[in-house]
Amino acid sequence: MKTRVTELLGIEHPIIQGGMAWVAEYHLAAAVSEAGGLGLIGGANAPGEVIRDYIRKAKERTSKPFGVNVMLMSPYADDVAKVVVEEGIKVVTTGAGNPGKYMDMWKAAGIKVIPVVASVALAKMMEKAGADAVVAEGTESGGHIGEATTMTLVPQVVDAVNIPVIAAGGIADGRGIAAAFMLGAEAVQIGTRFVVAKESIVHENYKQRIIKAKDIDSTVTGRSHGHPVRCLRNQMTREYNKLESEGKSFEELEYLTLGTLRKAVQEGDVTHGTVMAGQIAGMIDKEQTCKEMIDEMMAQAEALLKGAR
Ligand code: TUI
Repeated sequence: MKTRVTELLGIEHPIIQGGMAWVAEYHLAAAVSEAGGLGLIGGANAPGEVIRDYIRKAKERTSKPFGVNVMLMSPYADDVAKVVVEEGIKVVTTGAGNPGKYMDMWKAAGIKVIPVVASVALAKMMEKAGADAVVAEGTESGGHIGEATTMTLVPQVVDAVNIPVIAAGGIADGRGIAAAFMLGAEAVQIGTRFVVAKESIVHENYKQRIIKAKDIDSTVTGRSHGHPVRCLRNQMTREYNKLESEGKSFEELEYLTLGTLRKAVQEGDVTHGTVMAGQIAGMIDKEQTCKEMIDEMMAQAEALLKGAR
């Protein structure tokens, strides 16, 4: 399936991997790129030198293009923004903020810049600032989210900008990809399904929580403080939501959750840790290689879209 996004990025399939904090390291990024999608290393809250090392390790594993996601709330965002230029990275996605201040530096280095947005306003601003495409990310997504759903956000962003739009949030099979294309998207970003990939270094307990999740197991913490984060319900989210409803400050709650994503991803503490995942977790039922996932999703999407034309 050729689209403006596959052409822009030089990839075979219109699938990019979410730049998930702690999850999207070099094994996963290289595996997604090797399978014909665009793999991404998640900058998360990591220092620039850690990301430099990940980039070099990914380059040893694939000669295909891969990108880096710069998480803009990170204290190291300035650092990571420079490292991607120094390491000759060709594609950058950004999350959790406005990447405007890095745009000139990245464009001058020939980097394709793809901000992740959760609103039409930011999509338009990013197009004006020189973005090459945008990811329109619906509230079904895991992690830090906006308010609009994928079904409502994607067509509105498609109507508002001329650059290609990549749909994200709630997509984990060929039906979701076909639906996103019907809404006008030219590629999709997939996160949660890749968390359970064989090449993903996430703790087995985390993978099993996603594989066993039901449709209603998703919840959002931090809404009242303007920092909504979607994850799977557990003891941590119950405590967080209780304290949030009692009016505890954002700072106190941040203290409670500090480091809890790492605790779940690396140590497998899915009781006290934060198990970030999208609402589509309920549909994900097995571990597969990235190639198996991508081939299966593309075959299903292509068959559906052929019938729809
Ligand atoms: O960034 C994401 N998803 C993320 S980042 C992350 S790391 C984290 N961990 C704990 C707490 C908070 C973050 C986990 N998941 N997705 C992209 C995304 N960006 N979703 C929503 C937005 C967004 C929201 C507001 C982008 C811009 C924005 O405002 C921009 C402005 O005008 O400043």
